[in-house]
Amino acid sequence: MSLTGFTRTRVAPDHALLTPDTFVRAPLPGWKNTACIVHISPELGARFKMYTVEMEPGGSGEMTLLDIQRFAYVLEGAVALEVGEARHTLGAHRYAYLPANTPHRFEAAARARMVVFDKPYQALAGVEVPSVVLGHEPEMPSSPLLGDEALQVRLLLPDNPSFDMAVNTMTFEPGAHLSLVETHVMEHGLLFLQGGGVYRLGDHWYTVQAGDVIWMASYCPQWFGALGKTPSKYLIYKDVNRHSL
Ligand code: UGY
Ligand code: MN
Repeated sequence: MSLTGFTRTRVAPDHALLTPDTFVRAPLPGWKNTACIVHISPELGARFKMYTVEMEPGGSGEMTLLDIQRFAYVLEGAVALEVGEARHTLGAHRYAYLPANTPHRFEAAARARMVVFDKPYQALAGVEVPSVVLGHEPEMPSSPLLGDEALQVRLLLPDNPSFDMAVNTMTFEPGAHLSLVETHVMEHGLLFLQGGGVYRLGDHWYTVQAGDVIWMASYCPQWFGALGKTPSKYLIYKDVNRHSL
């Protein structure tokens, strides 16, 4: 029997660990026939929203807000995306970036799951706004973090000033770890895709595994060490390329 009244979930002023046993589903405007689990939002202190959508057959999703850009990553199943005249099919590990004020519609013929990041877009004088981006995570180039071959990073969005957000995957061989306790102005939303290990957040150390979500506020000291016999991998959002003044 599992122990009731116990959870690894913990919410602190500068970070949160959110584990699947505590996820609560609710409808969200724009998403039909779809259960939404809001993981991270301004209510927590974040400057973006990260949520999982569980689409039923016939489920759909549209943008109902102005000036909000969206990044959606398919975790399971397949989702059709209509944007402008184009129609795409996104299978697992395919993703789409929709610039702010770009009408679009996601549709699922069978059950599908995506993780979605919505964020207000901050335009920059003299810099072009981004275009739609479609991609497939396993096909993106991978490079070692700070020369460590055991820790590979894939940038899923173009690395240029048009974008005020980045979404990357980080893959750690067993025993690989961040080389420093990163403490930085950018905030993060993270979804563990596989494996697990120990995450340091502020002065707390947490055991973490696939399915867990983490919010790290700006300046939250952070470190991860991978455990187990297979690689550990997470999807991580951060805000980039803008002054906060
Ligand atoms: O990009 C990052 O800041 C990343 N290395 N942070 C993290 O993994 N917690
Ligand atoms: Mn970081």
